[in-house]
Amino acid sequence: MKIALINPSLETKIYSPWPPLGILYLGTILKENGFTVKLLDAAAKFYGKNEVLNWLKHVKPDIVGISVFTIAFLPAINLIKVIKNWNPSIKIVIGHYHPTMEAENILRKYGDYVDYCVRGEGEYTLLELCEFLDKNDNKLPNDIKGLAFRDSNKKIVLTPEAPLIIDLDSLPFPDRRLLDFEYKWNFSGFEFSKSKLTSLVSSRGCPFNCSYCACTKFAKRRFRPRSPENIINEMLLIQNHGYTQLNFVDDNFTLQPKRTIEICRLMKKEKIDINWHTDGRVDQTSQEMLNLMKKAGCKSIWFGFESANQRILNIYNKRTKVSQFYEAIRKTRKANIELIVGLFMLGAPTETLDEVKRTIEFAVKSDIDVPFFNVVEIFSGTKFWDDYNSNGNINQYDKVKALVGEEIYEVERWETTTRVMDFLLSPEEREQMLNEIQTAYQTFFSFERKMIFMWKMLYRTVRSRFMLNMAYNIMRNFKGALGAISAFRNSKPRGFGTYDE
Ligand code: B12
Ligand code: SF4
Repeated sequence: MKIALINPSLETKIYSPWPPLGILYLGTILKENGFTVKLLDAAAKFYGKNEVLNWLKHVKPDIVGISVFTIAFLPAINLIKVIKNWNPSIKIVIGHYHPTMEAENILRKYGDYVDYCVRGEGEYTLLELCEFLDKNDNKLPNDIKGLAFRDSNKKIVLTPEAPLIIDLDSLPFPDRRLLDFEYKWNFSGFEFSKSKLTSLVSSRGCPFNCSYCACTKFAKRRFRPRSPENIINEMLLIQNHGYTQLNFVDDNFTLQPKRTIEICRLMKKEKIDINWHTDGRVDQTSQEMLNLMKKAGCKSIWFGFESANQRILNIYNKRTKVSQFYEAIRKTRKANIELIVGLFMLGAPTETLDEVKRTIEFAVKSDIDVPFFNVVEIFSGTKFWDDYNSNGNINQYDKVKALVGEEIYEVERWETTTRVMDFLLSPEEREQMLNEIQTAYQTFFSFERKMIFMWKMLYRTVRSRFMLNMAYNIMRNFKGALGAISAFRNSKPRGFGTYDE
């Protein structure tokens, strides 16, 4: 039996490809159990639905599995329709966050196209389903946990939830050779580094309960670490395969400083020579941990600051303090970690224009290198989504417009994401807010800031091989780099979901 696994294209022009670890884990476990598997990262290759179909015609699979997080849902549905029209006997299985949260809605509306939704982590549920389909023609997989499908009367069946995978060390390492794509550190098509990039997940889950985050529901706030030895063995393998750049994509990599310290110690002991990057929380910044992270090859930390207003942080239930921001930056600088990236969210529930300005001002004045500003959106699986649906501000079945590629679709609200400002602000207030937000990057890269930034960058660059390497790539293709930087500077933080006319 042949299974094709696809990371679908988001049909956006600006996209920096990252290795899709989810389908890599699934492909590896299926392969180890005797199935023939083919993987396609259509997002990285910018493949539209017709190119994916051509690939499938060549692969000729019996089952197609598609990874669908919320903003990929509508492009994925378009793709699935094309596949089913071509060959209705192919079984379509979808998994990831959106099918986990919205299985019933998906099967109600698209049950003629989607055969199975996998809810939660996919490794064992997908394996059992493939084994079942291999042996049975007309039976229903009622005994497989974590599934949703329709029976012969089109009645939707949800099997009991599958348990979380606790012993992550028992999973095989994802076989990255299943994907024929070389990932690099890239923005808008420009490669800031030529070295081979991959990602690794050293733990799953996070005990926090931020109102905008869907991980809390997906992973049930249960932090499940892999053992440091197991992580190091995977890193050694990665190193043997020629990777020199790595993103840790944990929900919360630095949650347990002792664990992080131990991982870093082992990296040093095993002489792992990989540049790596991770997200961070400002309240998890022990100096000892940061120093060791630097020594072990950490080149950038992406801090989730979100907002410079305590009131807004409380609304997010972030459990951090604005005063911790300065400490986190200071300690990271002291540890000499090269790049500090600031992640911000603008347009929170009840957030005022002044509060938005204050966050942008914090970004400008702080000693971070690069900011990413996002407009706050809510989607199913988050506390915000549940709250605003239950208090009547929105209804998951509202008809909304969504942009997919170049086309506008009318869909139900649960099929996409919704900007908070679209339902909490009046059109005039929203206009004002968007005007402020849309110039956030220009404000950050203002002339005055640019001067300070250039000096600091120059100083840091000459002291770091990693930064020199990046500078070398920029010099080699100066025009390309300028284009990417200018696209970045001029980009407007926006939502992905509902279309704003
Ligand atoms: C790396 C990452 C990215 C990367 C690359 C995304 C990618 N395609 O891989 C980048 C930086 C591009 C990214 C961007 C965004 N991301 Co992101 N990202 C992640 C992150 C940190 C890791 C993903 C990962 O590799 N996980 C490890 C693997 C093993 O787990 P997994 O992917 O969940 O896969 C498992 C299951 O989901 C399931 N499964 C997955 N696919 C399939 C397919 C089938 C057929 C089956 C059966 C099962 C299945 O089985 C897998 C194994 O157990 C996750 C958080 C997290 N830790 O998961 C957020 C996450 C996926 N991102 C999220 C979001 C919101 C975004 C953004 C929209 C944020 C924003 N506003 O800008 C953007 C999208 C922008 C864009 N244009 O892409 C949300 C998605 C929530 C949702 N409901 O969709 C997450 C979950 C973060 C969160 N906690 O809220 N992201
Ligand atoms: S946003 Fe980060 S800290 Fe908050 S619950 Fe999600 S993963 Fe945890």
